[in-house]
Amino acid sequence: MLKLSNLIGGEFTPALGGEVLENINPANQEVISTIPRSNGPDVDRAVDAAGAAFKLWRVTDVRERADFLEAIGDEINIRLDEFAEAESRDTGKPISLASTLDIPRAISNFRFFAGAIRQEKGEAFHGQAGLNYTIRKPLGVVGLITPWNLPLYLMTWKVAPALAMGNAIVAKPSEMTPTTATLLGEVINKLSPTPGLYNLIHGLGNEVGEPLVNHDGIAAISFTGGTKTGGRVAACAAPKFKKLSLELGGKNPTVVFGDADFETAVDGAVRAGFANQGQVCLCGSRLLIDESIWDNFVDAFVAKVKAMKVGDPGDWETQVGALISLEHRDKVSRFVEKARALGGTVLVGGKSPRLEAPHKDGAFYEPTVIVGLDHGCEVVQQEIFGPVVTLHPFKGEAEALALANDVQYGLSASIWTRDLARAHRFAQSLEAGMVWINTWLMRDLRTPFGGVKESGMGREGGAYSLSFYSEPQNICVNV
Ligand code: TXE
Repeated sequence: MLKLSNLIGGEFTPALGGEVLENINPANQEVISTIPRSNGPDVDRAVDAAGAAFKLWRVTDVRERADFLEAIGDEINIRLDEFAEAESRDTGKPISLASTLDIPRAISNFRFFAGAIRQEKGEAFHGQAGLNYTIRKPLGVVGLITPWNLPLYLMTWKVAPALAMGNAIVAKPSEMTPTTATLLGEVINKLSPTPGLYNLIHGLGNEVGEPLVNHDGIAAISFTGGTKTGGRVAACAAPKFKKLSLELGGKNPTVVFGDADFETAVDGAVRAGFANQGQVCLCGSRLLIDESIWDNFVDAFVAKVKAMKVGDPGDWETQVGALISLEHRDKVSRFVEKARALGGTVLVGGKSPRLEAPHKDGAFYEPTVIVGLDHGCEVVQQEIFGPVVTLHPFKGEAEALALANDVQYGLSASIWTRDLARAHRFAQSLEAGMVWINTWLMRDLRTPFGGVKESGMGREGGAYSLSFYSEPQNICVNV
């Protein structure tokens, strides 16, 4: 069986304690590999190795860093199929999604930040008190903690700008999806001018993630994951004044007005609801529909959801693969049972599909649509992070806005209407970090990514990422 290793100072190595954890394919419950069950002393070694690499990397010039990032992107591109298959096996997501979204986006992340630092401008101020110029300096060793839903996509979203600004890294991927972060280690090892720029420690959140957050040698933490875990990370980082970026959960509204382009809105709402089995923090899990089109829209939406192909993630026709684990599938199922108990009606889905071996016991759940729930109930308020969308009618813009904002989260939203004045007005009144009008998950990598309320703190993307992974220093000359 495949045995994955930590990566410390350019060497692949087991955990000091010698223990391992199993990495399970959620679609068929087979053990794919083992990973090191690391803890504090492994983190210490990784931080030391990163510290040594940082001394060399911080003084490199921008051209060298940009060329390095480009080369990483090119090498992943050469190995795209291998990366995509690994991502699909670890997560249970359809191979079509891993091949066309996850891995291409990881490649773009490296290419984008290579371009961004080549084009970056400095700041200068004069005319008031001397001549001031501001430079951006790297932070040092940064800790990157990522979840299981978009493993390489989210890891590279942090790795690329961190390296671009001259930092060294200790990365901690989710214990449930360790493979592509390890393959990335192979790529970086092959190309790196300095061993130890990207160190990788596998293991559990409390045994690896927390020592990493607490480590005095770590200057900043970028975390993507659940809101509860984010709170814990923030509490650990605060007394040490570490720079912190938190990308947390969402319970995002998809708001469809009566004048929307009907077919486009139905397609968009389905994609927003069920992409990656609903396991994207940006998913539109609350679908708010103008009462003037309610009947037709609900029928068309349900018909499209019913037609989605659920099953073998390795089949290119599959649209809905497995959820991340049986435990998570059961959590999703409990939310649906709760919805039934609260008087909700399941219009489609609401159970695990019957599949043939080897997927018979996989963590599958049918895409599920529920109506009739009170907007204040826990099923509508809490992040389910699975293929479950609840439908809610509204009458008029004011009611739509009140419903859209009526959750603790504020990550994203999509609005579907032909009335552009209303679209802009409504967008600006939403409590959300990102709003899409007549589209969903359309990404320009220069734009700020992040949320308000309990969806997180700080922004990443383009100049926001470069700013997060560096510290400005102003130099004032008496002229
Ligand atoms: O995430 P966790 P989980 C949401 C979603 C999901 C829930 C729990 O609702 O059902 O979170 O998922 C590491 N200190 N999202 O349990 O625990 C952990 O090992 C430091 C939304 O998988 O937040 C992993 O690498 N690190 C989300 C990472 O944190 C710790 C994506 C995320 O794990 C830690 C995933 C600790 N004390 C889940 N405990 C999104 N917004 O995209 C755990 N970790």
